[in-house]
Amino acid sequence: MADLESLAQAIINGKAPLAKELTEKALAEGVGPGEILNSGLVAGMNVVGAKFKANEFYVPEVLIAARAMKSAMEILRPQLAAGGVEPKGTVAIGTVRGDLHDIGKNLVSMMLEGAGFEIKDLGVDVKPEQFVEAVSNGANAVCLSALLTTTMPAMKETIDAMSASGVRGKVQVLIGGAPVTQNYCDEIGADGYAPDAASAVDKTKELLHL
Ligand code: B1M
Repeated sequence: MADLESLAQAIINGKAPLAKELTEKALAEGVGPGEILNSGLVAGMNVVGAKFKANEFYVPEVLIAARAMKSAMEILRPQLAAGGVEPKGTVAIGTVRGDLHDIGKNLVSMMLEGAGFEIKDLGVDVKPEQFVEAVSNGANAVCLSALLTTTMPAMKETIDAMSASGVRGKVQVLIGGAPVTQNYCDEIGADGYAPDAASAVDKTKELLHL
């Protein structure tokens, strides 16, 4: 019998080989890839997100859980595509122009993937035009990360570039990173602010009405 609860637990405990094995077993037993994703991987990452928010898990535990999730996703991704399981939406994410910090951005990216979103990770030092291009290519949400007070203005420049090129109305823009605040979000006209990776998932779902 496929045991998706054990799979979720393997993700929470960061057991990558076990997560992979249980995913293969569930597929071999005929469990649908969508069910494995939602009741196994996403369920596990939801618990990880809740524990991170409650300060029961710290960055290393989240990274280890995300690695387990990623190794199971390698098995599942082709099956999901073949089975026509649609992602919840496409999120383009990047650290803004001039900023090279990517640890927090990667955490947000992994949590979003764990929640069932397709991720276009644009990397670090991402120019406003690159974000605009990602929206033109179909991203429903864009997550901007900044760790330096000196690169925060690049968030506004990115939003302004979206407005100037006519794509602003097509996308939800979320911002985050240690120096970023809700006030700054309001000031520059972003759609949402998230203080941490788990909140970024909640906020993205809220803004996309999921
Ligand atoms: Co830099 N650095 N750094 N640094 N660095 C800080 C940010 C700093 C606070 C250190 C300090 O002075 N105390 C300071 C910024 C000061 C300021 O602007 N107020 C600073 C500085 C000054 C610099 C340089 C300028 C140093 C120099 O060269 N003189 C330089 C800048 C380079 C550049 O970017 N152009 C620099 C370089 C570096 C390293 C390359 C050495 C390295 C980055 C390695 C990497 O990322 N691959 C580095 C690091 C590691 C840090 C610290 C130590 C840690 C940052 C981190 O990864 N935190 C940091 C000091 C500190 O925070 N203690 C510091 C862990 C991470 C999980 O948290 O990124 O906040 P965080 O992400 C969180 C949330 O913020 C949120 O979710 C994440 C998970 O909960 N979040 C989002 C993040 N992005 C989000 C996006 C969202 C939503 C939520 O979208 C919706």
